[in-house]
Amino acid sequence: MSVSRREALLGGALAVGGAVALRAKEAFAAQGGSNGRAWEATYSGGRQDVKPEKPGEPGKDYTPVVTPNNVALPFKIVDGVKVFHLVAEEVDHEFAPGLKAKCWGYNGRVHGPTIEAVEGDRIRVYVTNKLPGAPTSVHWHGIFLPNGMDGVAGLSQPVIKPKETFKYEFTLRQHGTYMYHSHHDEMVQMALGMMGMFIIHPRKPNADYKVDRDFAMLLSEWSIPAGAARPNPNEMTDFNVLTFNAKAFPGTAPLVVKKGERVRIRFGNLSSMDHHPIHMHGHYFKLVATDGGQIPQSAQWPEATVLVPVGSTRDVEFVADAPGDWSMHCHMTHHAMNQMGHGFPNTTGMNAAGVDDRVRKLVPGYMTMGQDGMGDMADMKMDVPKNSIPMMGAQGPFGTITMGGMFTIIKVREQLESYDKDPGWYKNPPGTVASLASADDLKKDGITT
Ligand SMILES: [Cu+2]
Repeated sequence: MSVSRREALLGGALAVGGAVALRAKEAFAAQGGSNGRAWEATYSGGRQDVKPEKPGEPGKDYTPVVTPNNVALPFKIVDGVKVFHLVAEEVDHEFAPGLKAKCWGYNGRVHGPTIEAVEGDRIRVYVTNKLPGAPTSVHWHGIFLPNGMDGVAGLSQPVIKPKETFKYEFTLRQHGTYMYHSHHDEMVQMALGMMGMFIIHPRKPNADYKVDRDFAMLLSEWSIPAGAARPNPNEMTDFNVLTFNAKAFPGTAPLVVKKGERVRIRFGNLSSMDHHPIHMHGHYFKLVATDGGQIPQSAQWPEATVLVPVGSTRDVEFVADAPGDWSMHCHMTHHAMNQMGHGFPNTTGMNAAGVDDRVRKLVPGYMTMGQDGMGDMADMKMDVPKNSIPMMGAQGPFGTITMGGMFTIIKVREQLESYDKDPGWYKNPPGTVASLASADDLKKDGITT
């Protein structure tokens, strides 16, 4: 049988095309990932389920992560499989002292506890639905798994009806920072808190991976009108409670580390509508991983603010070499603020003296506020509506800290009693705190005021 000229040409073209594709894949593999695995193995979820390995043990195969203000989800091992149990339910959650709301979460917590495992682990997660009347499902965000385990209600599985328990089972074939969240009635269920972190440690960590302290921080946002008992899931733009691990400052627990330690912070963002640029003081960090995996060292970059987009995770690492109390917060100013800072009339620069006298005739005790900015408001000890928190304010060692919301403190200490105990405020060495300039200082440096 003769081969036509067209077929011969086509065959040649395919062969050339195939070779080019192969070379591109090899090139990608050569530069791909710090572990240099093949492109498909490292970046594709398309492989079939893999053979499980022995369940990884905390302390031996990995150093457990710390989830400030939350805990790890316990597990047991049954015939070589790690078995977890999530219970979806309504939870009375406190965001900060003075502000509670009825939320939806898992296992009595908002957000759900952190799931932690090791690459190669076979896991089985039971999900019991104890929500008041609502069906649900759980999606394992960023994790390679068989399609039917992906948790998208209607698309990859039926909903989990109230009182039902579903079973998810798959083998973990990647490592990194991932998340889990409801994937039914998403807008409502996620706005009410149904989410958590999912950390997978590498089976064979490379030298780059080891850190002394490993933290997980899930970013989210809420609309809770002052005095309301439930977050409003219909809000699109005006979120007034911004949280790290579902806590607003001063409800956020500090991140306690020893000087010189190598620290990793894993950020996940499952806010409804906002990305969060998280800024850390006193240090810079390196962006070392995304939800697509570890970034090769040559491609990591240093920065002092990491943008964590919605639906993404970002891992940063730094050496805590500067003792002190360093703030870490979302740099969107309205995101480092609590409820009462929103929807407030702008009175900056206004002369309210006459207005106050007249309004007081109608509203006794009335006082216009904010003419000189709002920094003093935290000091006024004003009454706030029942079940609400002032827009900002916690007492620091030098006065009021005018921040709230997505704000926390990294406490770096030379001596530490325990990681679990707040070491109190940092004691600055004498002569290293900004202070009132003396007349002599001004004279010496020729400053006129
Ligand atoms: Cu933000």
